[in-house]
Amino acid sequence: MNRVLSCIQPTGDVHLGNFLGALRQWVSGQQDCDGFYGIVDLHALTVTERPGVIGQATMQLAAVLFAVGLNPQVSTVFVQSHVPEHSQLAWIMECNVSFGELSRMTQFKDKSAKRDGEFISAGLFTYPALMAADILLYDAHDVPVGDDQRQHIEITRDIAMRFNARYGDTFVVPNAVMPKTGARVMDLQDPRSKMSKSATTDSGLVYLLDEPEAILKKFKRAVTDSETEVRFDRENKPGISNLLEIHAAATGQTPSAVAERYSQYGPLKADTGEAVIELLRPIQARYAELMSDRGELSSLLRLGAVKARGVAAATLQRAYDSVGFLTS
Ligand code: ATP
Ligand code: LTN
Repeated sequence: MNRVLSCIQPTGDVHLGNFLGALRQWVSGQQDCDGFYGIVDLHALTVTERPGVIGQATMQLAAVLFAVGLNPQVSTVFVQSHVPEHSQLAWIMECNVSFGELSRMTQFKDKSAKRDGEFISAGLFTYPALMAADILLYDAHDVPVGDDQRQHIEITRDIAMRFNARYGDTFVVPNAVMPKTGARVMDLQDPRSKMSKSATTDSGLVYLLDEPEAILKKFKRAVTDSETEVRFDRENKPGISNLLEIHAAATGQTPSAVAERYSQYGPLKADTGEAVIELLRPIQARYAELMSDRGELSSLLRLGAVKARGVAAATLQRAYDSVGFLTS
């Protein structure tokens, strides 16, 4: 069966971009693959300095993952720091990626620029090596992610191919998989930037757990343009195109088909808000239920870690053998 792996960081609250770009694909594909889904808390440490924050965020994110529909009987949901092989393989990855390659990563450039004057950890720079370890440990063929992760998957492929060429065939070279609609959800207030947990203001982000009234308000205030025509054109009409794409992703249509039904911006904004509210309603109800039993959530994560370690330990050993470390 096709092995699938993807991960999400416990940094800030999950938003519509995370859901439409990544989580929804994880859920819809889970029956037809052997899926591993990680909450990557070690990655969150690259930008989190306060103690205690990551653990709390990890628990909430686990509840979100099960609330959106990941089924613990079918999929393996685990926490990265519970599987020490991630850190172990990351070192080997660091030794198989160059300073130049890491310097070209746009996520590092963006995130370090945003932290101007603040502490910029070496971990933020070597992040792609840990991410490559996350993926290669599971022999994943497919990695369902949003469009912003394209470059990270590309560097993972390069590292895998380089390692295989140097030390012999060891790793599966993975492919990025992206949804037809919703691969790049934009900020409602700044439709030329992606909706991101690390945005400076909240008003352009729709959180999965936002109240219906808040969601509607955010859509009604979405930035559009000074024209009046409803048309899907990402380049020239980013605000309207983002609304059309969100509407389409929420209702299973294409953006152009949605565009044909509207001649005014107001109704498009309101209906998109309503469609998102309906999409999120059952998720919000399940989230509340799951968070009321944290013991159960912890035990599901323990189970996930055991399954993940089984696979990860075998791959790490294979990599050690390929390198030819002296056996202990
Ligand atoms: P940050 O801004 O802190 O990097 P993030 O919002 O990008 O956070 P991640 O945990 O890094 O969230 O990403 C989890 C998944 O969500 C990834 O697969 C990523 O590609 C996807 N994703 C994130 N933002 C969007 C977006 N705006 N549209 C579509 N997919 C997205
Ligand atoms: N870099 C990703 C999160 C991430 C990931 C992964 C995604 C870490 N490890 C492995 C897919 C596979 C992000 O910032 N969204």
